Amino acid sequence: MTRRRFPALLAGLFAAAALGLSLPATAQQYKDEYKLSTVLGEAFPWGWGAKRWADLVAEKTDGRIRIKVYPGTSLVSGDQTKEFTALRQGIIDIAVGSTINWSPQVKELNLFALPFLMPDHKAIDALTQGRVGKRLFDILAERDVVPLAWGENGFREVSNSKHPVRTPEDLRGLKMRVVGSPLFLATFNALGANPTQMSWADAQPAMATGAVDGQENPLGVFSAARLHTVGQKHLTLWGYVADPLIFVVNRKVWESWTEADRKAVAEAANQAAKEEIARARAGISAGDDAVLKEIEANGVAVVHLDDAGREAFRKATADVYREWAGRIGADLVKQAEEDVARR
Ligand code: X2X
Repeated sequence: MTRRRFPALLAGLFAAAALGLSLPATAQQYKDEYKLSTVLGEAFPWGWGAKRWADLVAEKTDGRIRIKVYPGTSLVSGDQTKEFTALRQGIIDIAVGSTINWSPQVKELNLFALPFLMPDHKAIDALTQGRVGKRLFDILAERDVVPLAWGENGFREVSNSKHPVRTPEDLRGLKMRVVGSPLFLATFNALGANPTQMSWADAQPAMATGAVDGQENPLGVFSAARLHTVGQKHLTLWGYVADPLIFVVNRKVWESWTEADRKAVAEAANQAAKEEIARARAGISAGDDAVLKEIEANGVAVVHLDDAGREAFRKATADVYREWAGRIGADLVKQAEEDVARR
């Protein structure tokens, strides 16, 4: 509740009391601040999108709903894999979260981490904007959150400090930092690498000290985090998985708002997510390659895999795909495969 509105609200309550009425339904209780969690800050499309959402919400609700962005998953001490639980518990009010970080709690979100399921951006859209995305939102809606829009972190390209990676053999023995989903451990183990799970906050010092040789993240993250400065000299474009982001509100928070506020928050999420996806996709493909050029200008050697090159990695991870398709849900994976094929 703002100080400014306080007298008006009090006057309203006195009037209601004088008339012997109970608290009017319109006496809305707002928090001073709604806490929004992200992993990456404003220098990245992800954090930019979160801030954009917050700004649009403030604008559309005339400042009634004030959202503050907490990057670095600081509300859960940087432990990305605890973000979803904290969101359910109401420790976090709002989030723009990666499917990867929530997949330990929502197994279906591992779908996007099935190696080589999605060959291009159209394939991501076919899933998030179609029946698969709807199903995943229905699953989330049963877990104390209200999902509103899909954003994007992006295709995760693999880098390391040792040598160029052109074939699965080149990954053999490399110490790889991976995110906190067991599917990533399985994939990198299948490729003969030596994967270790750690948070993004721990990953950068680990690269700097050489505790790990490599990592995988979207080009926009590689560039904004300046990973060439922590020894990442070799980058391979293999596009093996992509992580969408999800714009959500804790259900109790959502239910505390009026219809008009909810509409404003949902519209703002959709607009911010669209703009965020455009940013996440800018500069990373043929014809629009500014980010890629900048990475190369920083002395990073980039390997572009062709279809045959990718096929070797797909073959090497096919067993992982099969096993995890069963865990995620054969029916959901089948729908996803059909929709990717039809895109
Ligand atoms: O930790 C990562 O690699 C990051 C920033 O991409 C995610 O949060 C999934």
